[in-house]
Amino acid sequence: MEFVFITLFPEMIQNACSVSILGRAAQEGLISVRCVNPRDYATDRHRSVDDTTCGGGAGMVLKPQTYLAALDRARELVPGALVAAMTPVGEQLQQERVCGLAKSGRDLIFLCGHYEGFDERILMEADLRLSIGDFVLTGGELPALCVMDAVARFIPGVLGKQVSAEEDSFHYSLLEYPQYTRPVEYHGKTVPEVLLSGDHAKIGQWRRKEALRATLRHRPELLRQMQWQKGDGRLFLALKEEKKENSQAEKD
Ligand code: 4GS
Repeated sequence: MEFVFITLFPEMIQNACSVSILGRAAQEGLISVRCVNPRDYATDRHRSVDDTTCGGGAGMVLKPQTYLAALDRARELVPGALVAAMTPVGEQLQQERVCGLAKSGRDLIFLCGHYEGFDERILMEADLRLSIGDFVLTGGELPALCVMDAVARFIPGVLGKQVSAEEDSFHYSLLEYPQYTRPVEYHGKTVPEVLLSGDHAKIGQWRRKEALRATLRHRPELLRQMQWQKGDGRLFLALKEEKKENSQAEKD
């Protein structure tokens, strides 16, 4: 799958994609990452990419000419790619969308602003507007990298075992159960005994119960879309009992 970033700071992208899993994926040709810099398409003496905002007021706006010339170039590089503009005004990214983007098999072009907003006519050229959350960053590069990273995990061969991409948190709308490795005791805190028992049925039940507990505690709204499994009802009842016992113990 090919990714093209339209960015004034290509180093940010190239650095992030040169290490770890993405670095290896790029080296093995599983993904290709390229950048087009709108600055290269500026025609004035100062090579400016922004201008004052129409209607007055502080702040600058990214000019349409340079970004859209860069977009034309990007479309030449990856014909048929989906164009995603990174903006806090966009749809908030969820794993379902990530999965959809990966399954579509289409290459991706990311429009990344920096410091300031896009002229609306740049946004009109995008197929979708994506946000990674309700907060304001200095640029769209980090959000675009987040999208690419999340999508790339689904490309066969990028992760060690292909099952892992779909097994993670959110795929089934539950948070992950707690994990432990050795040592069995660390500064007085111990690994739950069941995990050392070798009883795989019991371990499976414990993990499911702890995933439900974590989700109930930290992200209860996710439970509305969870996929129920046999035995979940009993686990919920057990969690409820434990909660009752704990609050009773507090009162005592
Ligand atoms: C986000 C975000 C963002 C907004 C870019 C201000 C520079 C900045 N983009 N998800 N101008 N959150 N963009 O904060 O996508």
